[in-house]
Amino acid sequence: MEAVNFTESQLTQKATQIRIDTIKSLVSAGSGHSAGSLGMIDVMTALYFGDVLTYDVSKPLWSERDRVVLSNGHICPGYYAVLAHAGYFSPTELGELRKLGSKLQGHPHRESLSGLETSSGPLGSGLSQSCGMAYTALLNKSSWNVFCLTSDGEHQEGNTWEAVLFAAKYQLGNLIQIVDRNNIQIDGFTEDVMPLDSLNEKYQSFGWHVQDIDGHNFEAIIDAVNEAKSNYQKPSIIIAHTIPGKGVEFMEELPEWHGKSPSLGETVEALYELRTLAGAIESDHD
Ligand SMILES: Cc1ncc(C[n+]2csc(CCOP(=O)(O)OP(=O)(O)O)c2C)c(N)n1
Ligand SMILES: [Mg+2]
Repeated sequence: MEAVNFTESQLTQKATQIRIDTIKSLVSAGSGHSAGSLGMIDVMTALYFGDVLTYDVSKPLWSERDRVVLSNGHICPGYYAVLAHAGYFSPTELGELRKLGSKLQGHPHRESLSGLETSSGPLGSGLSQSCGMAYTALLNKSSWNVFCLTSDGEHQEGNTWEAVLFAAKYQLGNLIQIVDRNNIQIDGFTEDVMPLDSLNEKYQSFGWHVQDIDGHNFEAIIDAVNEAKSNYQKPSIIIAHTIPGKGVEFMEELPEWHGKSPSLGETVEALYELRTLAGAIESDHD
């Protein structure tokens, strides 16, 4: 496809519009996962609009596309909004989130929506699925990459670590995992529920190429992906330190927003904050 290469300020503006649409879809659904969705929107915006991902919305099954696996499927409200802005469907359809029969299921359903590579929701399986895809690409000498988005909560599950071993053994240099290191999960803070300590040290000892980044800094995200792409010998992990609920102050850093949608009053407050930011970015361009 023609390269989508936004400037940093355009990426910020795009991510803000995507956050606005995510909030609107969550309130219309009346349920859903707000914190992780908002937290990973900068990473996902950088992937789709920062000229790092190879994709063509007019050919969603194009054999040379990069594969994106959303392992932590519950953050799909944010991902759906990114896919809509990328052109897979119209943003006006985002109001169908979680409606009966909708293609925007509460957890992603691959056969309902083009742009999705896998169905997800049961946590801890996406990295294994991504290993299978990446290994297939290596065997076929294909040049596409697999981008696997995971969460820190998923690193408390054994299946994730089986995949970590597999990827190192088979030198899956075409596998790029981006983990949402937001320090929260369904029942509280990760370090209280089941400490993960340093994912960086763990992954290094498992033979992966590891980078820690600020998951809200577009330059850092894009540089990290490009570095991961140029590393052919090892699987890569980018540990994206994010703020759950990013962009909506009353949601930020609070585990209680893991699986909750905003009320009408909270939506007004959230949209005011995001639209103020969008307006400020707009006037920067004038
Ligand atoms: C195998 C499995 N066990 C439990 C759940 C229920 N569950 C949904 S989200 C979640 C929390 C996972 O932590 P994380 O992905 O870090 O959450 P976030 O950062 O998005 O709040 C849990 C336990 C699930 N979806 N799948
Ligand atoms: Mg988390």
